[in-house]
Amino acid sequence: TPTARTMPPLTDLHPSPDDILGDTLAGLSATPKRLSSKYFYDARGSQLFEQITRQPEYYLTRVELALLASAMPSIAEAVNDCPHVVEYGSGSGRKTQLLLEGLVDPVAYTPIEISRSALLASVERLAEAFPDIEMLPVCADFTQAVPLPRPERPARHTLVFFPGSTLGNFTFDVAERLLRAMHATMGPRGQALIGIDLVKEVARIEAAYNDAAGVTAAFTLNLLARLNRDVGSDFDVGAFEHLARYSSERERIETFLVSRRDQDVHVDGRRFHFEAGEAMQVEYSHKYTDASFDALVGRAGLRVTRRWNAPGDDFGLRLLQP
Ligand code: AVI
Repeated sequence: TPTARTMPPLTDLHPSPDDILGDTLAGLSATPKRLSSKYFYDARGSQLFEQITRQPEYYLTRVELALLASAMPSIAEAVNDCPHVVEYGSGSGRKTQLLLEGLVDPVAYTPIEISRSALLASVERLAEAFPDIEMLPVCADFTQAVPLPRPERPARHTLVFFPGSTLGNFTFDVAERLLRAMHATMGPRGQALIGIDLVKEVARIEAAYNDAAGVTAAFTLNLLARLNRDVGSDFDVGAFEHLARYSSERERIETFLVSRRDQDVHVDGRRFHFEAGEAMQVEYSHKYTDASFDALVGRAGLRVTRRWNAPGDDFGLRLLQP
């Protein structure tokens, strides 16, 4: 039928919906207060992130794309032939295209994503560009092990693709759990290609999270507007400001929303007080060294088998295997 051809079959593992109200109440009750960066990505937040990737200071996306393009022949050699490519998150367009074009005979492509709409939009685009690759999207939470759909033409092994240094948005404990789940998803003969931002000069890292046009500040503050809409809170968005600074000790950007004055915020009939200058933690972006990344993947039973670095060691791609 025409629908079957244009609409790839969706495997829906019914991921449990986020408890955005419960998470917000818990975060505001904690000391210091915190909110989760996973709630940045409503429609407006995703649009603002897209805009961040085009800011001159935000080197990550540009550098990773260039690295992927230049290292692709060598990556294709290191990845086993006829893979089932599994991407964490919905296909980010250019990067997915470069990978699928460059690999040797990829059999199937499975994006794993919690948002059904993002998932379908990405595979529809890719299905047109790659008619010979079977599109097998899975709606699931990739922080858990995901049973993969079987391609019609058997794949020899699985390659998990997790670009963008998104792993860096998780604390080491959670990242370790995620890598264990990834290990289970890809199986004993699988491989994973992961993009990571690397430790470098502090000024360049901090500039990337404090762009002059203020797009990152708008992105961070949008979290409060999103919560006002989705949990009925009454944050005065103009009464907070974006603060992103690098901790050399922890090798990560730590992003906060700082209260500009003494104020109360109400959520679900509860009142939360902010002191003037009080900082609420909203995001981490970890930067890695070879030592810190090798140790992290090692704790998940994986090892780095190949490394590709951008010029000046600005960003890295790592191939992992059990
Ligand atoms: C998606 N993630 C890898 C971005 C980062 O660099 O941590 C999110 C972001 N936050 C502020 N700017 C970009």
